[in-house]
Amino acid sequence: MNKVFLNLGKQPLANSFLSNIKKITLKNEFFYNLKICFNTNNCLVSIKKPVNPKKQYTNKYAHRASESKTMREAFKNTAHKLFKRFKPKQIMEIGSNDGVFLKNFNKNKVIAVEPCKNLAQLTKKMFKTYPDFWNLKLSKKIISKEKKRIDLIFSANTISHIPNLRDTFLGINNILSENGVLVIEDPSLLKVLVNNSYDQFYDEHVYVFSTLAVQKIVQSYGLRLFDIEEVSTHGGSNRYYICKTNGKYNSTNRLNKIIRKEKSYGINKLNSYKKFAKRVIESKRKLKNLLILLNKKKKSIISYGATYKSTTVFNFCKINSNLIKYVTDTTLNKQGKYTPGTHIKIISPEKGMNKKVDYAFLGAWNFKKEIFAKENKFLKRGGKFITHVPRVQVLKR
Ligand code: JHZ
Repeated sequence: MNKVFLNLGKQPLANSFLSNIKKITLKNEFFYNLKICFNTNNCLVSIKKPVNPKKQYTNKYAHRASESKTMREAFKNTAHKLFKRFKPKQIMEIGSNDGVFLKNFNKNKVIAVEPCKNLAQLTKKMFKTYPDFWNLKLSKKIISKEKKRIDLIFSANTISHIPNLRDTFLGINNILSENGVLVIEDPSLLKVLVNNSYDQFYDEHVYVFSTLAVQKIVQSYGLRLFDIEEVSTHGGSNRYYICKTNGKYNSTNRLNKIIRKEKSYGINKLNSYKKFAKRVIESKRKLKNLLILLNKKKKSIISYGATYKSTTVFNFCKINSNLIKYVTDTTLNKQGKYTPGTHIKIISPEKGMNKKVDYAFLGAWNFKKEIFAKENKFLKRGGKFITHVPRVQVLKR
């Protein structure tokens, strides 16, 4: 049974950066209700009413996974590690974005699946790309065209985006070779609860998975979770290793350890989510108060990284250009646009990180290390970052 535990209010699509705010009024911008619920049967945490994926994954999709050095390196290391461990002959990625993972393999061995046409266009130049949504039907089409099964399916930050898990996993089971492996990487629910990072909830994150939920779900579709790794990407993610029910892989000790850890935190109890919701409301109050106070002191405050996560924060906390002057972001197709729902201008860091800035809210808090290294000059001259993860605070050097 699904129980709502958190209401993050009316939200725009996290990816709907606006080119012209004069043409768009709040009346005709698309908003939906972001309510988060917990399923007491299978422990799945999900958005109560997900948005139609056709509205989200269009040819204007903004996120480029290659934008950060941290992610380029993480995908490269993962690719090498998986190749060494499983020695796959055929590799497929579901949600290949700009090809940041697949480009680390021999291009004749890889197949990309990417529904955003602008991104699929990019990877088509590098390797075979299916510009489609992943589902059972597509798995059949690929089998009949390629005349082969897949030994390694990889999918980072994508399975959690697909509302229909049944169709997703049936399609995966269909195309996976007998001893093939599915590796999926998504933000860890335990980390979200511990770090109070409620901004991991936005329209695209239909689910935030726990290990317990993944274990339960995949077994309904002829698959078995046999291993897991906790990884640091995106503020703490899990990398799940899944095979067919009768696949050759034994369950690892680290899998059992993480499931014990989740249970001892209470990830299977509704009460843990109710407590989390209270902390989220407190975080909103503190962040808003801090920004109001600093503005009263005539401090110049900007935001660093036009992330999807910060769409949730700004809209939930009602933070607009009265509190934050502008947002900086390295992604070319976000620059010159405005943040969804709150209409704060996005500019390049070269322009934005100037001497007048006193405080920068870390929209991309998950890249804190990389950003601190890059913005050494700002920190040296007394500039400060603000974060809300794991609690609202001002970070010094
Ligand atoms: P980043 C996206 O979420 C969307 P977002 C998606 N749904 C998902 O699941 C996660 O990624 C994985 C910029 N930046 O990766 C680049 C700088 O400006 O945290 C990006 O626009 N300067 C697929 O948007 C943004 O910040 C920098 O130095 O929450 C980071 O976005 C760095 C490091 C980044 O994901």
